[in-house]
Amino acid sequence: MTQPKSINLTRYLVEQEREHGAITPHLRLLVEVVARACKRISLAVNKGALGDVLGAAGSDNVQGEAQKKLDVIANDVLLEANEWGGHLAAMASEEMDTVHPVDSHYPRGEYLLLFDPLDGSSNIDVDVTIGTIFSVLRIPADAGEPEERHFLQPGRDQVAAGYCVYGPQTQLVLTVGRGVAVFTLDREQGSFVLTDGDLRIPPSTGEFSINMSNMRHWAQPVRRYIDECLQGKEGPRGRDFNMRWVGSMVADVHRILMRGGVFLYPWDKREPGKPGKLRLLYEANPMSLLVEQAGGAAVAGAQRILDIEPTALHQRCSVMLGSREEVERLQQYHAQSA
Ligand code: AHM
Ligand code: MG
Repeated sequence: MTQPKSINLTRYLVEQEREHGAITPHLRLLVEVVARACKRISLAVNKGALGDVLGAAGSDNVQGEAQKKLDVIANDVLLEANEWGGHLAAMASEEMDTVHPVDSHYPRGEYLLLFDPLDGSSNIDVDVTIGTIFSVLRIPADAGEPEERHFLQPGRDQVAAGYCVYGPQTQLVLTVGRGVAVFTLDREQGSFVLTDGDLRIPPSTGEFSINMSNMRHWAQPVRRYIDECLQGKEGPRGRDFNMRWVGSMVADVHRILMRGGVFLYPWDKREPGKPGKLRLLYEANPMSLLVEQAGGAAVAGAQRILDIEPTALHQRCSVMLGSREEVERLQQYHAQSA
């Protein structure tokens, strides 16, 4: 058998379905439709000021955050693309107050799709990397009309998760529960081409990612961890650490998947009643599944993120993920202070 020069997303998914039984035809369709929507979003992002896509939309989302035009455009593209294929029962998004059941004109599928249509909104207008994050769940068999409670499943039950990063290259990073694959958008062919079939995060790292301006608000275990990193060679870690913070979770997690590192957006005292800034169902969970599938770890403190039982659609979560040894150290510091 001759080896293909390149494997595109369709072929990768067909092989996952046929050879490994990892996915169903409807899940294959779902991932392909999401990828197609991401190509459209990528085009809109690339147009920038020439496409009248920058700036504020003049509205707020359910979490009280001002929406950018591209937040709204990306949300509409994902909704429209996924409405009619028959693969979905309902969708939910950072940009929508409540769940969006598929119109009853169309056949209803067995999957639920959640997304952050454009993560890193504050970076849109300054031409810094942003992305789309998505998570796929199965609707319970006897669910009937899809409701919010059907989405409240722990992250370990996700059947697929991924993101598309709009940076110097547009890349799709995907897991269907058998490792992590990376596809790069070939704009001439218009297709996502497999560029890494088995992404692994190095278990140790010398790089951390956190918004240091919040230092005075952190809990003691996070302070201890970062303090020790900052002491470098002379401190208890006996090595120097580097720091990076893009301010787009997709971009920061992408770097960590590619070369190792640890990403933290922990709970802090600014809003003590909330468990963190990032959202569990469409940010923390899909990123945690990808990171675990690549051999890393993801915790909310002492607890594994994928084991959190959600109670609300837009629930927030403390996030620490990346290279396994560093995340285990953070988990241990949290367990010791509990
Ligand atoms: P968004 O989904 O509204 O863009 O918000 C989430 C983003 C993450 O991508 C990023 O890690 C974080 O917010 C940055 O927050 P901060 O500006 O507090 O550093
Ligand atoms: Mg986001």
